[in-house]
Order: sequence, then C-alpha cells, then structure tokens
Amino acid sequence: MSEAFEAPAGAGLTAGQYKDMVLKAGQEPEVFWLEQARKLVWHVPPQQASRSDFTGDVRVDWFSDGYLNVSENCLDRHVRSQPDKLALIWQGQDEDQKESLTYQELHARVCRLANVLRRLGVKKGDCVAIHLPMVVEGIIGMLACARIGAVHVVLFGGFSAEGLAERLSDSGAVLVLTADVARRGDKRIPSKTIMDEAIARCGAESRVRHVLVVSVTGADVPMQPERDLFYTDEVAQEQPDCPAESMSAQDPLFLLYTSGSTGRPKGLVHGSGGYLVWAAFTHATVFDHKPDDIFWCTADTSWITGHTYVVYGPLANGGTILVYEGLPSWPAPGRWWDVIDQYGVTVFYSSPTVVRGVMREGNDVVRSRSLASLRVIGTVGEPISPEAWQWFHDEVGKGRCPVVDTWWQTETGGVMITAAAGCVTPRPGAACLPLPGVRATLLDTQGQVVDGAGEGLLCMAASWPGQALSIWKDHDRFRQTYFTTCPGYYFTGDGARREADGYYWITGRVDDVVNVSGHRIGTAEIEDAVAMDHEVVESAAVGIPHDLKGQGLVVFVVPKEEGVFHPSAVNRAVAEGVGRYAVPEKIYVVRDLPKTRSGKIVRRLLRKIAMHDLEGLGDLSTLADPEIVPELIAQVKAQG
Ligand code: 6R9
Repeated sequence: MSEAFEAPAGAGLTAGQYKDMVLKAGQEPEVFWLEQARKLVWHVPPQQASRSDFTGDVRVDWFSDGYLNVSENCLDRHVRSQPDKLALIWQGQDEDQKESLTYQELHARVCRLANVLRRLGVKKGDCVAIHLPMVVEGIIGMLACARIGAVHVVLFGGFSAEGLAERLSDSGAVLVLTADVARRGDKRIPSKTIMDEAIARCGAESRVRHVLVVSVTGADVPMQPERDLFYTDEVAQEQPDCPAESMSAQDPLFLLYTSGSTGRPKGLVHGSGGYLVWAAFTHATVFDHKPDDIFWCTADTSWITGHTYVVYGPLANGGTILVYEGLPSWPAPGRWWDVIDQYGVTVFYSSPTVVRGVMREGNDVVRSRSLASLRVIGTVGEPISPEAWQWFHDEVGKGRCPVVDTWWQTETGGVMITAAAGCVTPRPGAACLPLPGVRATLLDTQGQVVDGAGEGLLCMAASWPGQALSIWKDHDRFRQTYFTTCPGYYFTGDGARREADGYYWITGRVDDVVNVSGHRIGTAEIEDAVAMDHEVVESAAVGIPHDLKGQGLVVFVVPKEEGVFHPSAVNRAVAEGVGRYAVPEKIYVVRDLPKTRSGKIVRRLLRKIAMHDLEGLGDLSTLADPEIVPELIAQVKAQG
C-alpha cells in the first residue's frame, strides 16, 4: 500500500487550471480518472477506469480491477501522516454536550465497533441498518461497516415503523444500530421503540439478529434478551485495531433509499472505488478544500449529502468535519451562526430551505454574529432563488465568500453541476457548469440532443465515477427508471435550461413541469417569480387539471405576516417574472409547506390537496412535519 497522502486534485486551482482539468477529463477520461483514483490508497491499484455502458442491460463499472478499503482511505492513511489532527468535532444540541476526535481516536473507535460487528457475525456483503440521530456513533457505524465490507443502509430517524420495516425487509439487514431516544429541539423520538415495532412488522421476513443500542439520552428502553445489546458494553470488550477487508472497487459500500419518491422505496447501490474517488474529488474541487478547513455540512447522515459531504469526501481528504446535532434556530434563532463562530467553521454547506428559514428571522440575527471564519458557503437539494442566493451571499458570506449552489442526486453520488469555488463565476439562481468529466446533455421530448442555448431533459451522456451501480436486488428497475426515457443516456428526471455559454439552470423535476395552454412552465420559475415579492417567505406551485387549459396553476404561499399579505401581489409577480399566461388560477395562503427532511417540497401532496382529493395521501412519515397536512387541508377548505 502506498504511504504518502497526495493532496486531492481539485483544491487550490485557478480558473485556468480548472478549465484545463475540464478539457483533460473530457478528452482523456481514462487517463484523468486513473490519475484521480491513484490519489487513494489501494491494495491492488486499478489499471482501468470505466467499462460502463448505458445500452443493453446497462453497466456502471469503475476501477473494477482495483481493490481497496474505504475506511483505510478515510482513517489509516491519515493516522500515519497526521494522527493528532482533528477528524471530527461533535457538538450536541445542548452546549455542554461535545466531543472532539483526532484521526487516531476516530480510527480506534471505528475499529472497536468493526470488531463488535464481526464478533456478532456480520460478514462481508451483509447489510447493517443505521438508525441514529446526528451523533458520533452514526459516523463510526458507517466507517465500521466499510472496514469489514458490510453494506450500510442509513435510515432516517423520522420514518414511521412502517417506513422502516419496508426498508429493513428490502435490504435484508442483519444488524441494526439505533438510539434509545433521539432529540429534535424539545421533541423526543423513541427510536428504539419504533425500531422494535418495525422489526416486528417485518415478521418472518426480518433477518435482524442483533440490535445495538446507543444511549443518547440515557432513557430506559425495553431490551429483548440475546437480540438487543448496549453499544457501550460491546465496544468496551474490543481492541482498537481491526484488519480492513479488501474490497473490489465494485463491491457495494452502501444502499440508500431515495427520498420523497412515490412507490416502493428504491435502494440505490453505491460502490466502493468509484464512489470514493468521486466523493474525494468533488469535495476538493467544489469547496476548494484546504487542510485547515473546519467543514460543516449540515445534512443529516440519512441523506446522500450526509454520506458524501459529512463523512466520505472530507475524511478521504484528511479534513476536519463538524457535526452538529441540533436545529438551526433551537433553542433560539442564530444557533447555527453561534456554532460557526464557536468552532471557526470555514466551509458551510446547507440547503435553500435553511437559507429561507433563517432569512425569515430577519437580518439582525445574522448581523449580530461575526461569521468571519467562513470562506466558502454552499447549498444543495432544490433550486435556490436568486433572492435567497443574494441574501446568503450578502448576509452570511458577507459578500466575501463564494456561494456554491450544487446540483446532484442520490443517484449521482456527489456534485455534478456547480460553480466550483474560486474557479467558476457563479450566477445567482443557476446551477452553473458541469464538473470535469460530467457529460451533461439536454434532450428534447423526441430524444434529440439540444445544442447550444435551449431547454430539455437533463441527461448524462456517459458515466462518471460516483454513479450508483444499480437498485438493490432490482437491476432491471434501475435500467428502466433511468435509461429508457432517453435510450443511451442516464436520465436525471430533471429539466434544465442552458445558456449559450453553457450555464445550466435547473427547472425542476419534469414531473413538476406544468403545461398551461401548451406553455411549459417550470414550477421553479413560478416560485422564483413569487419570491420577488418581499411579503413572501416561500411558495410552491403545482399543476392541477383544468378544463380549458389542460392544466392550471395553483400556488401555495407562505407570507411573512399573514394579516398584511395580498394574494394579488403574487399574480403581479408572476405576470412580471414569467408572463400573464402563468398567472395562477388560485392562491392559497398557508402557514408552511409540506417538506421532506431534506427540505424538498412534496408537491404530490399539495397537488392532491389543491384538487380536494384527500384519498390516499400516502405515507406522511417522511415529512419533516407531518402535522402540517391536516392544517393545510383545513386552510385550503376555508379559502375555497
Ligand atoms: C443531493 C440531493 C435530487 C433532486 C434532483 C433535483 C433536486 C438537488 C439541486 C436540485 C436544483 C439544486 N436538486 N440539488 N435542484 N438545484 N442545486 O438533493 O439528492 O435527495 O436525491 O434529490 O433534488 O430535482 O433531481 P436527492
């Protein structure tokens, strides 16, 4: 195994060097990606980059003759070169709950747990479910699985027992890591009890042999003899060393069920080699990683963003991550800004939902904090309106930090389209330019490639190292979902517009595009226009059937102050921002919008509520706040 730690390629680049990299990755992808791969440590270095093929049965295949271990790349090589560097700073939601782990300490903790897993019979290729809040053990759990070649599947703490059961059955998890209780502000979520119910619901289908319980609050929980074990008791019996399994680059590292989608959950499978190359490369390139960074990605680890930019990217690059357990404005507005000041966070990566939420608290909150340590700030998950972008840039970045809006998906493993910090000039509201090696393409509805400026379905013409390999146990569904809409291409499900100079603007999921009298209207377009109205905090547009126009637009608006808000202002903003044809049929003034935990507005629900179709609203447990649904129904009824 090679010893030296080579700095990731993307960091510290000038705009010119970045352009050269884009060219090289485009012209000689094999050479370029092998070069990137060799920055990792391998047991057997790969001789070949991609053998992927988007036709026929579809194959996503990267570095497949190489062998490595992901946890060695994230830990051991840094322990050798910088054992005392902080790997992880954890701050609980109460001030006095905190912990800092050096690379050496994190390595030891991961090894102890890896030994526990092995002792409990977890084998290479087995699935382990991780159902924990933002505590250190969640990250240790992921890395411990990686160490022994187990496949982790991180499950959101807010899933209902039914939601968990579905995913436990589908993955066939043999062991579960859960908490006694999870905290969310003042709320307490009885994680262990919910998990017990989930396992019971799996019935004969359950393969869960053990449940390891992390004491987060120290609450008493029912323990089933033999099956249930306390985490701390188990790790205390083990040694802080554990040999790492040698994994093929194509061996699965994790499964992750996609958020907010309809139908059965899809367990996207990510591999070990390609995924880690992509995580490290994009983390370095997009955020211009520097060794002294304190990198804070606010995403929950149960989201792909948490996998790639809380854990794998920054740790592969030997960085220091900050993990904060709590909510942005609990116990009081400005909590996250205090965390940034307290720890000297240099890179802050969050979501437009968070930006809109904190915007709503007024400028005084953010202006009363220093935020001088910040160097780069970013968002992911949904389009950010130009107004929110500008506010983030001016008030949080103090006009000094590049703002990176990053477009990507669970399926892509890491960032695909962005304005890489220091290399690409951003445009507020635009996703900007594809990263090196990303062959983004627009196709029209006839499947023809759109050249130059234009609009179409956002597709990828070739594979990239971070691409998901398959859907767990259902490769045909993978092929059908992503490779049949535009044969020969990976279809993202998103629409996009491209300017003549290549900048991309995401128009939203194509299933969210509304067609009013033949005019195609992106819901994001409407919402951007509505956002121009300063009385409005947030809005969501949906299309519902309309006798004359095919579809009509309905807009849900969250006003800053309910009493003083005039719906006609929305009409004006849409007419001005988009055109008269896009003026909504109906505007509903509501307190909040239904969102997934990753902050995506669940338009499917809004559409049904707007149509007064209240049958089969589906599983609401994936919502950040399920209570909003009955409230919305009542508000819509009251407004006719
Ligand atoms: C990382 C993540 C993917 C979908 C994607 C798109 C939307 C994500 C975006 C964005 C506009 C951005 N999306 N980032 N839309 N601008 N910067 O979010 O993964 O949860 O799988 O969602 O989210 O619609 O297709 P995932």
